Amino acid sequence: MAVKSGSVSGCIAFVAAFCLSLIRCSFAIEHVVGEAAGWTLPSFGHVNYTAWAANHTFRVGDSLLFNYRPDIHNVLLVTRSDYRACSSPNPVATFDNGKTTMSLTSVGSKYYMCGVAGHCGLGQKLAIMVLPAESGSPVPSPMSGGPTGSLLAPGISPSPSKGPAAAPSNSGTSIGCALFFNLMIGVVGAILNSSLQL
Ligand SMILES: [Cu+2]
Repeated sequence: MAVKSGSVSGCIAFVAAFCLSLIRCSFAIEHVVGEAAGWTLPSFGHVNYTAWAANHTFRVGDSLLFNYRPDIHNVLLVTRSDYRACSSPNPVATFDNGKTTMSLTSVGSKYYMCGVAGHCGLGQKLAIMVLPAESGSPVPSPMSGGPTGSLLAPGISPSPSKGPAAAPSNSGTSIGCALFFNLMIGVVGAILNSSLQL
């Protein structure tokens, strides 16, 4: 009788710890930009990247996947002012292999556009707000409910894209998760041990 209730409580503790670990260490998400339409001209793919972004929550540790025809499109990581102007004389980074994964390593606004002439002006541009990795952080998202046109409202946020923007928070989060998992396993083991000895 005592053994049985001990195992049951052990089981409950295990399930509770497992659920807690899922909440604490939510797994990184790969966001496929434009879903099936991919990264293309909005009129061609019937996709609106502003609406797409508004329907997703981006967190540090997640990534973006741009799928596109490299002979027609590319992906530029640009500053906010370049994004707004659809002008990219000096993109932060350029990608053109047709399948670009963009790791989101820091909090803040990120801006992307196609560098092929005219495409950005036709709406092939994407702005997202990256939130901290930990869930439950009360960071407001200025991107939600934004205009659907080609211009963002002025003064949405200070430009975050200049400067080295060190990203130790990412590895810090991973280490925190690993420690938490180890701790969880230890606790569950102790509970199971004691329940077996009852
Ligand atoms: Cu393009």
